Amino acid sequence: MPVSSNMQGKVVTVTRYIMEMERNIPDATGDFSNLLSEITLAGKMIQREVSKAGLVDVLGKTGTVNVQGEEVMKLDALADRIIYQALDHTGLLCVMASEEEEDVLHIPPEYPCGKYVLNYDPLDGSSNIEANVSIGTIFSIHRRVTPGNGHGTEVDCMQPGFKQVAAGYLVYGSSCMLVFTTGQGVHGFTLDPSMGEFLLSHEDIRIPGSGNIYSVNEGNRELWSQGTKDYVDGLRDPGKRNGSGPYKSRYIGSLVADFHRTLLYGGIFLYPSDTSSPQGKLRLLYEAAPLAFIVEQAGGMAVDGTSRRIMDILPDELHQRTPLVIGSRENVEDYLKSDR
Ligand code: AHM
Ligand code: MG
Repeated sequence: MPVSSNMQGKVVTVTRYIMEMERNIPDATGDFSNLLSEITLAGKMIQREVSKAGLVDVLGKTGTVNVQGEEVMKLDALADRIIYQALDHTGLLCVMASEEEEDVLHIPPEYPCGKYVLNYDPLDGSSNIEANVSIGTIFSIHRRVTPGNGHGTEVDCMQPGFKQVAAGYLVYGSSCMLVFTTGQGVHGFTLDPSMGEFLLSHEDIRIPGSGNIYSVNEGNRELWSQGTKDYVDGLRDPGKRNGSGPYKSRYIGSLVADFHRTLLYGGIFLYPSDTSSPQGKLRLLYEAAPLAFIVEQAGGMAVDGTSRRIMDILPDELHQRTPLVIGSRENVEDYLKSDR
């Protein structure tokens, strides 16, 4: 039962929601609530920087190239630092991994280590920053698997999606939203800037069983397999959807924003493999796996272009990529039925 069913008519902050949720878990220590609270604080700080991006000199490139070979924007670097510094001293984490850093991020020696692990993409969709298009932060939390209570290692970060204990994202858009799951449904909170609090706005989000929107970078079409071309061409057929017209095409180029729309409106998002990127573009540990956990909790599906669940992939590299097909159950099943 949703936590807030006994909170009718009350304003529910994310902190209160998390505390109520944890009360349902026997032997909970409060560590997990604290971890999520610290992540929301980091999200608020990033939102503050993003919202003044046009006002201060934070736009532009730092001149360095990250481990993916992409130019690092100043805001990416800032968001990366904000998250690390919001969490490094809490005693809740034993290790972190970020899209922006080649190696895992250790907890500074002066601080204690904890039992959780955080993988994150600090500012996803950063190529959109200068055009004022929505961008986001994605995070994935696991329990540590290495023994002891010292520093964690890459082994702790490289766990399969089905082992996640929580996952979520923040979208910095027309409003700032936090959406997360701890395996008890998917819940959305909107930042009230006047209070500086995330308030429950979307409880128990369910993705529509099917949708009429597809989302894919069609600029890559000539690089796709014939099957993917045929599938996407089929969506444009006016006779589709029992003759009610072709699917709508929407592609922002910010995964968080494209995913958030897919979650709320239904449909399908694809970043398939192609001849120049056989593993696709998106990263498993801090992009695909957390969104897969969320979509499954909301009643949808996420696969790697074959029938393999994203959640089942055993990672073998920290920054490994995976093709991603994610969205409403019926749409993903149609994709899998097509002759790819
Ligand atoms: P980023 O993490 O460096 O911002 O890259 C990931 C982004 C996703 O947000 C988005 O879905 C994808 O790259 C867009 O790629 P493309 O420009 O190839 O369509
Ligand atoms: Mg990203």
